Amino acid sequence: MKPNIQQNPAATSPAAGDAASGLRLYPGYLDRGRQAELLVALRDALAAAPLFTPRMPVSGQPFTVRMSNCGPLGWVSDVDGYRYAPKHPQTGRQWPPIPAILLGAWQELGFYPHLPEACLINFYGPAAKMGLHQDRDEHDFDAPVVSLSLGDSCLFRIGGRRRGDPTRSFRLHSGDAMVLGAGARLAFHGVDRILPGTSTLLAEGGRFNLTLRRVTRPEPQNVCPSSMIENAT
Ligand SMILES: O=C(O)CCC(=O)C(=O)O
Ligand SMILES: [Mn+2]
Repeated sequence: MKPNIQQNPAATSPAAGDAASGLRLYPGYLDRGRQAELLVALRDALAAAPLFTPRMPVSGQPFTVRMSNCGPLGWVSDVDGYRYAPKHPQTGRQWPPIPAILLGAWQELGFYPHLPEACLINFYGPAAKMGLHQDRDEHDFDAPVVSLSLGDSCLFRIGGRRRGDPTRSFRLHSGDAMVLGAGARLAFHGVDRILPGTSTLLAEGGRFNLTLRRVTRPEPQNVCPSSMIENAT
């Protein structure tokens, strides 16, 4: 597929700074047919690993976003903290495999020679949001974060590497792909709000976000040839 590439889409202000230089946005990366295909794979994954409500470390306060995962590792959060775990916290079963369409997106957009190990599945109902945070529970920040959106649009916010850095926001729509790499890999980011009724893809409304990540640091000699990724898709 020929990706629809737009560099630094919202870099309208110098406040974007260096941290945003690794932000890449691919509006409409998946057309409607591919979105529907991914949704089928996602529903299969969720049948095996149902959405659960994560909780804040220490306080145990519930997130407004519901989550699940696919891949060898999944990101979980509860009173004991944030971490990657090989099993679903409620079913005790391993996470299902990452769908081929997502492995293809990682290969095409990630420019990183190792497989992703985790795909976090976020589901946002109409009132859900995600506060500003960094993705920093991974061991290898050379690996990008590749994320895809399905369903209702959202207002996405991104700043710099320090919490107090200036931020800017833009909309992410169904089928858009985004990469946080290089200077943007540790940028603070979050989701201010969902824009209900902006997509007809999900019968139930709301938004899925699929976030692919490498978690462990690969062995230096263990470069994964692209043919291996192709065979996995
Ligand atoms: O929903 C999104 O677009 C962002 C999700 C996110 O930042 C995360 O899961 O860490
Ligand atoms: Mn994040």
